[in-house]
Amino acid sequence: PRTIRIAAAQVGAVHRDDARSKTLMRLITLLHQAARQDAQLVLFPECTFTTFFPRHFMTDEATIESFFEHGDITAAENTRAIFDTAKQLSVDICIGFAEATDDGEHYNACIYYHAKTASILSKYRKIHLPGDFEPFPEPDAVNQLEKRYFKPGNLGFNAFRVPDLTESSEENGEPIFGMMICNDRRWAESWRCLGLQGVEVVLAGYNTPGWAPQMWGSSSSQDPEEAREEAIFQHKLVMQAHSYTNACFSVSAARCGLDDGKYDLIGGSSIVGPDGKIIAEAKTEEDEVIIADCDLDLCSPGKKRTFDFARHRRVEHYSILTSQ
Ligand code: CDT
Repeated sequence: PRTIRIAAAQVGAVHRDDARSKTLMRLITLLHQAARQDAQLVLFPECTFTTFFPRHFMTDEATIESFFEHGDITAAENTRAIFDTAKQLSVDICIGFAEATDDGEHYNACIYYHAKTASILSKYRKIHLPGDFEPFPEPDAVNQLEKRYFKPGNLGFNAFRVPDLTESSEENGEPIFGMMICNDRRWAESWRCLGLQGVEVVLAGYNTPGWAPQMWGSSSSQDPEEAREEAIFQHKLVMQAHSYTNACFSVSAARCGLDDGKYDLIGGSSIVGPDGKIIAEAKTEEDEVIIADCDLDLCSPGKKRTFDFARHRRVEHYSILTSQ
């Protein structure tokens, strides 16, 4: 069988001044909860270890660096405990973090950590960075200054195989995973790059504001409640539609809740099947584990019929996608 039990660990409010050790303990608690339900893999959100700091305009370098992880994330003091716990529980994790490289670059990254070998199987750096470099002039605006703090990812969209999750035979092989981060999920291009590599499970952590009138398109409501509903709807829309058109499962994990009592982030962590239907969904906007058994063979009909890319795509008409 090619069934994997996958969990998404939704993480509720994380305030700017929350001690990192406290946040880390919450993540470890979620990992234990998932492991008790026999999850084999747990997805954590984007920038999991701190509040979603790109909403803040900061110029002091030391303050900015305090939100980034430096050196080997699996060994660093602020983060290693989650990896040690994953290893101890034999549960793989995919987790997002703000990455500062040894040569001084900054990325919005995530890694797939393989518990059995205690190693990083794959790393992804967010390619579609939303928002702006400069803050909005309105003092109350919700900013998203990712272009200020991160460089666009330079690793591409690489699908990768994960050993030990299924009793794979040579015929069907080890499951094929892909990772993206938050805004990437809104772009058909991200999904198709993974889809063309035969991806069977897409993992996507996110931080999505429920209210960001300066950022959302002009169609969005000026009523906060309606705008929030729309943000949740559009999150589900892209996860469901792109899972269907790439015949894959997808797992999404939110950082959500009311950070600092005023910055609203939507919940809606979900697991979607290759038919585009939601099979598990968070009920709260707090720390919560959702879980589903994903039979990867359910990807085959879509990949062999409606979305058999080799038979049906007409690449001679797609050059505009990469020429502009
Ligand atoms: N973190 C992240 O990428 N958030 C964006 C907000 C976009 S604001 C219009 C998202 O796509 O959810």
